[in-house]
Amino acid sequence: MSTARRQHLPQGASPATRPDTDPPLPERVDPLRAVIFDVDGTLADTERDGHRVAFNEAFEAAGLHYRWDVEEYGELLTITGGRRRIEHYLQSSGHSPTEAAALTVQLHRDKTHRFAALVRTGAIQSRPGAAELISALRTEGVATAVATTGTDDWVLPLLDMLFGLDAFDVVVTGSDVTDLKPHPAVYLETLVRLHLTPADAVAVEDSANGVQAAVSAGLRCVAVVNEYTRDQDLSGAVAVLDDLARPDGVSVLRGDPQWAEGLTVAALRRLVAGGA
Ligand code: XBP
Ligand code: MG
Repeated sequence: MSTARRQHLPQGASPATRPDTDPPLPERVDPLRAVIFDVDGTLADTERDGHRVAFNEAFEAAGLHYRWDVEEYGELLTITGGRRRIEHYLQSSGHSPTEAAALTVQLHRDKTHRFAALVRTGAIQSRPGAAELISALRTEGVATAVATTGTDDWVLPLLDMLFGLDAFDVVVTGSDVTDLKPHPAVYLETLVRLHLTPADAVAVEDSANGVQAAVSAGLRCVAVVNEYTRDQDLSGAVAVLDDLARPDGVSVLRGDPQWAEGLTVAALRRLVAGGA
């Protein structure tokens, strides 16, 4: 069960360092209190050469002839949650609901184990600019959180490998909620654990399901697309970019041209303050 790394305290307010005789801290004036990141496709390109490979290895290990090629997997990605994705596929491949349910548990457990092993080899890299943005946000006292559909057995090792788990105040995964994206549950739980309202934060997503989940939770959402999500309906996002950040700037596929600077603390702060 992924738990809050630590509840986010207002800037400088930490029980360990502030005797209660000090005057109360001035209320933070920073409108940007938190940024909530999706994982798959947003913080890291995990799907085509990661999850898809692990699913196929699990099929092979179970003696099943199924193999998801790049194109077919892109279509299956519209079903969030690896367990639900497998079960849907097995039933559409002729397995009875009972047989599909039993096979799914075995296959998804094995797939998760295989993907976590792949993560530990260092084969999965973060997207350009992700680590720098997270570090810059934390330096400015902005809380950072994760809200993902993925299973915590691989999410936590991946976040630790790429950023260090201390880079996040809160991590909520598909293991923590019943309803998966596009349901807003994972974002609502993240806001609860951050003790924040949707107006205080921005979500960063890559897919239609993810944008819909964030917007349904009342959050403003910026989309950073990838090869699987570029053509999806991301109309709920305030802007659609082709990457988080790049030295020469990013392409603004939709939204205020100011986003060409990429996802910077200043750009995200402008958004929450009612700007771009
Ligand atoms: C993407 C998903 C996940 C992954 C596979 O999650 O839908 O299901 O594809 O991971 P997000 P699991 O974009 O919300 O991070 O097999 O662990 O579900
Ligand atoms: Mg995603």
